[in-house]
Amino acid sequence: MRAKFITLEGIEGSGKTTSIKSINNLLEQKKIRYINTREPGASSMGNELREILLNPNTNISSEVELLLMLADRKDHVEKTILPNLLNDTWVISDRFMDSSIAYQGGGRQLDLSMINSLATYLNLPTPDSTLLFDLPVEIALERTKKRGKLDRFEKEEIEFHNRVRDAYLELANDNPDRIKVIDGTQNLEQVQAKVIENINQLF
Ligand code: T5A
Repeated sequence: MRAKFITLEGIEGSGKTTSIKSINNLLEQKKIRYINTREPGASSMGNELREILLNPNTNISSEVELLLMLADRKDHVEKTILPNLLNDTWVISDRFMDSSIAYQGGGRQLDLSMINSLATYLNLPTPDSTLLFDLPVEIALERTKKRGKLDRFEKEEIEFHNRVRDAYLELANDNPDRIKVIDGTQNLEQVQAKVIENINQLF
């Protein structure tokens, strides 16, 4: 079986990172090679971009923000995603292109056709499967607040996060075969059971 490219998406505190362990356990049971990766910040350059992008003191336009996310992504695809897939290793990425559509398109209200044209120009791979963790913004932000210091995106007003959530749900509606919505309000065990059910469908 060809190695799969799986992405996890959702608003802040939606439970993406928590679910990676369950996917890893399943792949290990099945003796499948995998790597976990993330955006922004998969490479050393990506980490520097991540510092800039998440720092609440960074003052950049929405266009510059988009271009930095895309620079990070292209480097991620070239150095990590494609080499691993070609080497028969599954790639589990915490965020990918859908994040730019949801955050820079939905949240920042940049023109979607411009974002999609840039993505097409960069010739990015399409994930085999995307899990979208969905829950009301208020619940998700409550979880992130418990962690303490908020980053540049977490500090955005509630309307921004609601636009991001709506853009994600629209993406899921437009791509029902690829994007599976997981109800993030459920308890951890229920969420993880849904994650496993969805990943199992890839075999
Ligand atoms: N961004 C990124 C863009 O704007 N455009 C882009 O193109 C890209 C790629 C990245 C930021 O960059 C933006 C989006 C982001 O704002 P990040 O630090 O990587 O920043 O942020 P997130 O990916 O949002 O990571 P988070 O850790 O905030 O969210 P997760 O991973 O979804 O949430 P998780 O799993 O860490 O859970 C949060 C807390 O909730 C608890 C967990 O234990 C944890 O404490 N929790 C639950 N509690 C109760 N019930 C459940 N079901 C729970 N699931 C998790």
